[in-house]
Amino acid sequence: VVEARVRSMLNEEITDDQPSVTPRVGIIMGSDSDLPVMKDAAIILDEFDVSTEVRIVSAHRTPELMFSYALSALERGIQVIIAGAGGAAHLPGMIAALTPLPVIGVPVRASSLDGLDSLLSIVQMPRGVPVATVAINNATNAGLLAVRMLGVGDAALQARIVEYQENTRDAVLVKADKLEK
Ligand code: RP5
Repeated sequence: VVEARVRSMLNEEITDDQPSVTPRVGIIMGSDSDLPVMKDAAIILDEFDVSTEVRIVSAHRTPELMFSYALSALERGIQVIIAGAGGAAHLPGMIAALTPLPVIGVPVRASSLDGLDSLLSIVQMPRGVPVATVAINNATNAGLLAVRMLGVGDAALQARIVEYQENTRDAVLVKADKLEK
């Protein structure tokens, strides 16, 4: 159900270039096969009421689209870009090379190398071109990191992050309490 919702978001973005709310976070991925992982970023950002757009942008198969996406993101009002890719995962690094916006990379486990190929392709950026890389397949953390970045200049959003942290802590304490009994 959740995946269907994200897929419909994706289709809306492809067919409608004039979303009613300006997206603050761009969620892009190299292939629609990344969607089962990358949907988690959209879901957590939705929980924080952060507007997003979801797009397929491939560094290798649609290089012109990758350039135009990265070069237009800032002026379109995007504040953070989350980029997921698998295998020879060049998308996050290339996007970071083309925009001054913060880029968060999600290594997608997509090949026979168990995601290590994706992780190393994304994390081993040269000095001067940073990509904040999260764990393999952990698009939720990419979304949460984007919320934290936005929270620096948005007190209301930051307060919700604190609340999220408190809830996370309480959930662990409840489980620990149950174990003790
Ligand atoms: C990468 O190649 C994509 O990000 C995806 O993770 C991987 C495989 O893509 P498909 O062959 O499934 O389209 O560019």
